Amino acid sequence: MSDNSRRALITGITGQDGSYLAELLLAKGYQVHGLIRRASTFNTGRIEHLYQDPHDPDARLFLHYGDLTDSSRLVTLIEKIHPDEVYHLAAQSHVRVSFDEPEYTGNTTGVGTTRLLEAIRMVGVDCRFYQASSSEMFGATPPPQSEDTPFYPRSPYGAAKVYGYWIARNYREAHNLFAVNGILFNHESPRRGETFVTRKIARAAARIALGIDRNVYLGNLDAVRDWGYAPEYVEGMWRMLQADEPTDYVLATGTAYTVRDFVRFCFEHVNLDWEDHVRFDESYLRPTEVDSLIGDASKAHELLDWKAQTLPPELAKIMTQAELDGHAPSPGIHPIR
Ligand code: NAP
Ligand code: F7E
Repeated sequence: MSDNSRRALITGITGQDGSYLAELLLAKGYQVHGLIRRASTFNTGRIEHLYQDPHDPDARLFLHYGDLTDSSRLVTLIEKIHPDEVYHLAAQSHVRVSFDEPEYTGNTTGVGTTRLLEAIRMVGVDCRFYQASSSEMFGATPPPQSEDTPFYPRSPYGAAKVYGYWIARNYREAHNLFAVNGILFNHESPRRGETFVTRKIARAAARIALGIDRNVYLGNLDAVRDWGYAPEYVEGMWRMLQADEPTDYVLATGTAYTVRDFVRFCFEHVNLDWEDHVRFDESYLRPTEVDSLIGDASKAHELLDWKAQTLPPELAKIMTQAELDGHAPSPGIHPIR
């Protein structure tokens, strides 16, 4: 273990973004520390390929048990790791689930951010902090959405992220912390959780083409989203923490496609007519929907030289092909898909 390497702490390292970010930081020579939850089954599938035996003198990836609801543990870990950069990605991140578990979502996705920021302040460590803010904060405010667009969240998740956004800004202004909000529009990959719509569609198209399933049940096909490719977005997170000054940035592709369009792209990739296989199930509707998210990422382009490269038609192909190739992690059983 090189004592000179920069130390990063990633909360949510077992998630989609955490796994890509860990890869990126390890490739850049960082010593990477990840917060993981104790579970009775393994939840480290997305980072298995990065695992290193901590006894290995060259190991640069270290995993620590912890939870966003456990303040004293967060203090202990900040004290022990003394990170140079903290990427706070952990959250209950599913919008539909947040309507079923609003209090838990507020406790983890919202107040969890305060617990981590307060741990940093109490220990007095000099580090840079990335807050995983979300386009869901814009909610009902019409597109295009940029850093100056007013928030109007439409779910307990969106409301919790607005709280996280403002608490990160407050620590920047009140305590002089280098804290940055990355306001990221939807970004996807073969590692996306199985219950988010793009992965659900890509997986269904592949399984139907392979003769495993016949149909897929979906909710609102009219929602417009701005879907990008997750590996490109974690590069943007890193660039935000390398900037001279802390400020907030939108990352997005600037494109607008409906869920129906994404369905069509995935089914076209396997030469099937989606209308023969897509069924409606109202249980996937949300009590309040976000109709249209289309981001304006010109600030990130100008200040960070960041620009999304992979656009939704190509993304749909990448994800569907990964399912066909069996490269994507296997799904579990979920009450909400
Ligand atoms: P994800 O795949 O759902 O990963 C969430 C991570 O948070 C997982 O590692 C999960 O651990 C961890 N976690 C959840 N609750 C926790 C708790 N109480 N204590 C400790 N860890 C906990 O999410 P993602 O797509 O990678 O997104 C990363 C972050 O960006 C999230 O904050 C999300 O809300 C935000 N975001 C995502 C998008 C997007 O399009 N992907 C867009 C904007 C913002 P387990 O593996 O144990 O469940
Ligand atoms: O839904 C519609 C659904 O769950 C997208 C999270 O990463 O991005 C994500 O939140 C759209 C919605 O993502 C189904 O109603 C139709 O309009 O894939 P999703 P999301 O809600 O946009 C933001 C930026 C985040 O920050 C979040 O953490 O698709 N939809 N039918 C469906 N959605 C799901 N999940 N399942 C369906 O069957």
